[in-house]
Amino acid sequence: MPKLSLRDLPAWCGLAAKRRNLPASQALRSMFAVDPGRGERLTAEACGLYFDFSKQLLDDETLRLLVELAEQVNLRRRIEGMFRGERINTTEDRAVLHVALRSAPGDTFAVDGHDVTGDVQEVLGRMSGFAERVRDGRWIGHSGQRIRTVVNIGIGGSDLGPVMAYEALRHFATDDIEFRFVSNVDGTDFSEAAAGLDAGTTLFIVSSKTFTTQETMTNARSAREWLLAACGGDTAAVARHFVAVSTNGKEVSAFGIDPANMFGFWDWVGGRYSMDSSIGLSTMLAIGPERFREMLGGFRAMDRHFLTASLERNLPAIHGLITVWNTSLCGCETMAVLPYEQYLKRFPAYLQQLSMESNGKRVQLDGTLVECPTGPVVWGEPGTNGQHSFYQLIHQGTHRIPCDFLGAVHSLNPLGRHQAMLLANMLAQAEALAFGKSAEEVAAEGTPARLVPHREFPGDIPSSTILYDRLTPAILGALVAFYEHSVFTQGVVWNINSFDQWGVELGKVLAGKILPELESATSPELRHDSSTNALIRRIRSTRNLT
Ligand code: G6Q
Repeated sequence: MPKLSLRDLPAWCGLAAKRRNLPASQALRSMFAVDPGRGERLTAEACGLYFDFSKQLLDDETLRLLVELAEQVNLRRRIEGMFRGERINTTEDRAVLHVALRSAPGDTFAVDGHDVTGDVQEVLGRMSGFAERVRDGRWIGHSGQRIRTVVNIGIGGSDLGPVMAYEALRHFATDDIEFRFVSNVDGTDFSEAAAGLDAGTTLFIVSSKTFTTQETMTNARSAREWLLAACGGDTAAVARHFVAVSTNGKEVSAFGIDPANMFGFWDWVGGRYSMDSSIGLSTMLAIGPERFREMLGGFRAMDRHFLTASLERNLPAIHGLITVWNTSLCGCETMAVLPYEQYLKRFPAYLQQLSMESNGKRVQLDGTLVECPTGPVVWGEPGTNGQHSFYQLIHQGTHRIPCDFLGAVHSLNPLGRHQAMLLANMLAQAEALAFGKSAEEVAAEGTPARLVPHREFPGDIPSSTILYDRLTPAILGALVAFYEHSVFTQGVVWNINSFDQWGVELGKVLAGKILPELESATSPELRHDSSTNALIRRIRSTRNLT
């Protein structure tokens, strides 16, 4: 039987018709005008998140068709498959079980018949013991002093999650320890992070699933040399100032890190889905084991909601389906994530990897080309700062950019009128984007005719608003899981593998070839294109190499 194409699915055809029939302008104005209940009805709530998607360019029928689409691509069965530990990462033949990382005692998550929840709890227990000892000063450095600075060395999934979570939960972090993060192989990153540090009170966490990543291992070796230079070359210091988070025990020992100070995880955890595994050790050191478990509780609540709620009321599923609607049917190539929450300043960068590395794919599971645009470009900055820079393009430019607004009802740092002003700005932006300001309205204000086109706002820029009470560890967990499962939902509709990342390989291989060409003492034979050859020659000659 020939494979059924996405475009042949009845729900897809219905959605394409809905798209064709969308009014060319003022669609949201008329949708709200004819339907006073819309702003309350097109919302969903779970796990402390209130999700308002009423300012999206869709109506109840679109929503019904999106849910039907989810049914026709068997979303429910695919969700269950992930939770059952099926090897849904087919190109790497791996299970995808980050949901097991936040399992509660008594849950069962099996990989190849082995229940992994005990392993998860065992590592969590070891992390907790270690974190307590560092936080209360029982863990001492080589010269007998307690730890005052923790430096996480990692990149990609072994950096973005830890940095984002540290920034997000800073309010709950201990003041006794400073946290720094090193990721870039640019020596500036390590040098600036190490500047002013006392080696005797510094602890490095080398976070690398594989323990072979070039950038991380180069930074880790520089850190090791920096430490040894400060303590007279005594290699015994390494065990007191380095711990590892990895799945590669052999390489960890070879580096000189005591295996007792290695915190493991498993090949069924993808890098960008690992911030709640031992990759989150820096997070736990910052906020303590109890708060870390609260964060896991938030993740778990959203996992259960995703697994059990009907698709009509399912927050991540709805968000994922709306993203498909915007990206694949309405032609929106990017989406902005705009947290009105300073603590979430690294959240857009985190989501960028989560979404773009997962769904930036052009072939389906069977290797054939996808049938429609897939993963959108994700970007963003915290409000209100963005309002004074790039929002202009969202309001009046030529791209239609769906936006996610995120905000807390209560600030963790109440200060005069700040929070009300922040929220007023968030709500105002969503309102302005949706409804704009027509030429007639602009003219009616007495605007000179020649300025009217410049001051008109077209509106119909879709947005969702995600509101929560306060940014607690549990809310952060729920928020991250919400986006993880939205990304999963999108991948299921597009029939792609959201869990591999072959696209990062080619550049790595080529860099491996170019490095010796840049460093060799004698003039290398260059066989690249003329541009790459000329750049290599220029760098070599500027560095006084022949
Ligand atoms: C994430 C990717 C990637 C990975 C980094 C670091 O999903 O796999 O970003 O996290 O390449 O890898 P290591 O943890 O193995 O150093």
